[in-house]
Amino acid sequence: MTLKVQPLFHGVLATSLKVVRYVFLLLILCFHVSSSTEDNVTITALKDLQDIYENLIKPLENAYAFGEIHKDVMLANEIPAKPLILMVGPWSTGKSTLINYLVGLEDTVERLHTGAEPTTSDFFVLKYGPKYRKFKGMELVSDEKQGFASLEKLGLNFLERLQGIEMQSPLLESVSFVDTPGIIENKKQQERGYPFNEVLQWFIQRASLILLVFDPTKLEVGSELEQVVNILKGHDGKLRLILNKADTVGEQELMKVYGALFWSLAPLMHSVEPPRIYMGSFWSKKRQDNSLIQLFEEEEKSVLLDLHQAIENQVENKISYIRRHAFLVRLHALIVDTFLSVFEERKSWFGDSDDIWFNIVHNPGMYGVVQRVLQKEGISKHDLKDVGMYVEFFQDNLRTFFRPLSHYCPIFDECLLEKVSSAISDELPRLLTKLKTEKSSQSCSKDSCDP
Ligand SMILES: Nc1nc2c(ncn2[C@@H]2O[C@H](COP(=O)(O)OP(=O)(O)OP(=O)(O)O)[C@@H](O)[C@H]2O)c(=O)[nH]1
Ligand SMILES: [Mg+2]
Repeated sequence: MTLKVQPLFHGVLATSLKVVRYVFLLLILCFHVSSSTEDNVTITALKDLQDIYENLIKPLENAYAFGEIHKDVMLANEIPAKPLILMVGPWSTGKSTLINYLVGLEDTVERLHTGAEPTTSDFFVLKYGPKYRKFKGMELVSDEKQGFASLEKLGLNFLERLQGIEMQSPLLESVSFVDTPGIIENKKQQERGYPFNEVLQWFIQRASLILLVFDPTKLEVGSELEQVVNILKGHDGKLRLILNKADTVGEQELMKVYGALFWSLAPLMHSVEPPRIYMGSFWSKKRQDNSLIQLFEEEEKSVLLDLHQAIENQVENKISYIRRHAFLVRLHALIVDTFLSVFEERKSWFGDSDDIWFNIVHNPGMYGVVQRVLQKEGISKHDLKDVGMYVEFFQDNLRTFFRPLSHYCPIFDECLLEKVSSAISDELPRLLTKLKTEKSSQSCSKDSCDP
């Protein structure tokens, strides 16, 4: 049986399984509904979110050089970008094939290169455009509106390895895909010529859904993969594991591999909920004689539902990302302010100011910095684990660059810290509630439900 997503979008049905066909049609309908209703509700909510970020959070972020301690901060113009679906995993596990399958490139000359050897050597961003066009990474990052501008910080060598592809595909109207070079266990970071893990981290932070793809015939979890799994920590909610090319092994072998994958990755993930693993053969050349074909179809539907969820919940996800971001900005400002106030108390006419500052920065616990920050509202000791990284922060950013928080309280306006606090506890939750109400009234008017 052949299941091709793209022809389905065009109304050509190539499957005999009525249920699958029905669900796919439903999904397609949902995609169309969501892209046509990405209309006002989504656009307005994203605009409101951008305003909250620019007006309430960004000023404090700038005042305390937040970007220097959290290097991959999201820029305001990334907020309206389409949800990103990120493919990662060892080489030759079928990542590029899967993207070709989903966006309808499979049988075209423009398809992403695939092969039994390590094939993809660049990062590819596939996005919607009126006609097929391939372009260099430099172009992708130079247009601020595209949402990739901050990738420029990762260096010219990386930009040489970044490519953009624009094409018409109904799926790309709602999401963008990122294909990545496969992980090769004996390849060191420096051999790639750019900071592979930092680049992955950039995409992982921003992705709405991360598909970590495996091949059942080569399941080695080496140090390179372990590092990637480490970066994935804390992103479990949007992570899905795919045991792809499942048609290459027998049923029993597949179950064994499934168990092995589960048990080798679960401890690395450190999450309470084990990651969801989908098994299947994510291309149209599925083996019809495979006894698991029906299971594969079910798993495929689940992956598509995950994609759909990523589209549906894109604003909610961005609101929670910005809320967490605001919390970190507030925490950072409080820490810097506390360092400054401890310094003000300790400095004297007789002592060397630089020595005193050095001691405080290197021994924040001894000088009560940590304890004082903990006394502020809403800060837990778990948030202060990394106070040691302020040694490096203050090496790069002179103490004299910073003013205490009290300096940022204009007479006719709120203090910058209060603005961030109000974003966290009022503005962002309010935006979320408004969005939910509008979405439900929209679906009600579509289904004409009673009040
Ligand atoms: N049997 C089988 N082969 C597949 C399947 N999906 C992909 N392949 C083959 O597996 C090989 C690797 O596929 P790619 O899509 O290039 O894999 P990749 O993960 O992008 O590889 P890198 O770019 O090297 O990381 C190709 O020869 C594909 O034709 C599948 O579901 N079943
Ligand atoms: Mg590839």
